[in-house]
Amino acid sequence: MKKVLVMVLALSLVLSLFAGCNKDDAEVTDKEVTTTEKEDAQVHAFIFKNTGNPYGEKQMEGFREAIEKEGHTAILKAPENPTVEDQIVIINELIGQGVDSISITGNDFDALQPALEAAMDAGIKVLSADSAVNPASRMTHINQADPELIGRVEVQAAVEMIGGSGQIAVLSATSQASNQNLWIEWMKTELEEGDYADVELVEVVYGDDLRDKSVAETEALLQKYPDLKCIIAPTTVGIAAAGKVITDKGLIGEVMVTGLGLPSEMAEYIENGACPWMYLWNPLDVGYLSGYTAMALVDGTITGALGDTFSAGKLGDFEVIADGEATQVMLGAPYKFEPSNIEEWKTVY
Ligand code: RAM
Repeated sequence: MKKVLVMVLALSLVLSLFAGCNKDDAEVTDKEVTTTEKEDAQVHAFIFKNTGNPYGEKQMEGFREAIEKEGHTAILKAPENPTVEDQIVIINELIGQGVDSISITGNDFDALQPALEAAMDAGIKVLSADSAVNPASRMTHINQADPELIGRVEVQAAVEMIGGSGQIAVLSATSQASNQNLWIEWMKTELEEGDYADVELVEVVYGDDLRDKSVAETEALLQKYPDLKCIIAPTTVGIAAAGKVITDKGLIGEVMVTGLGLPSEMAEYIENGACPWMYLWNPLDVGYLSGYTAMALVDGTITGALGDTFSAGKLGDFEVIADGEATQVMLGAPYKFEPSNIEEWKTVY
């Protein structure tokens, strides 16, 4: 049965290539459909926020590696723009195809619930990864690192870079992105709780994880706040855009950039001083862990309940832990990238 599904998927990809672009469909990208001869082959789908984001590409690459290592099939999808509506179109297609699991980097915490509940009602195992959906919409969540630590450490970095006083701003992804919103909440908590009387968070702006919009939002911030000292971008797309604008405008040393960035995209700005240092985790590992979690859910090794344990290939053993009333699987701690180590990481991810 699964073999037939795999063949249908492969055929539909071929047909869609011949059919060209149907404007009635959401702009959806089929990154890869692979086939396998394995008798009990499973089909696992991963949906990222949007296309054109190298971070998302790496996450999906890690997912595919895990799924294919176990002889199963990976379907990698993302809408062109980071919207809920386009992710719902993809979820409904995957329900129609009868996939075994859906891992999703959500474009909204609550709004995907009806579609993801329909998937679970159809027997599909559902988990979120990187950007969580609400507990009712998932069986568990793959968290890259502790959100409190991510939020607090970014503010601490910014404060240190500006010598303890001045204006800072946040350049985020979309206003509905649950991962960025949670990190920003922790940034605000850190600002309230810390000894930061001379630090002012002037504004949070949204570049929607689109390069051009992130550049435009950075430029607007610089124009609106001539005394701005630091931009914190908790998004790999945003931080790269901010690094470019600060470099192009000759503002290195005057306006600092920090946040969460891909070493491959940020090496240039770490080396030229626009971004003294930044943080991230390994996106390949987030995807790989999602793949093993999805397979454990389908195999019945876990149900996503607190205390469940499973093996995630080269990453070792994991336990399902609490996430408030819900559950999650935690990858690890964020890593600091700075001039002394950026060279060795820039070719990895
Ligand atoms: C962007 C995306 C992703 C986030 C990283 C840090 O690539 O918004 O969801 O985890 O930044």
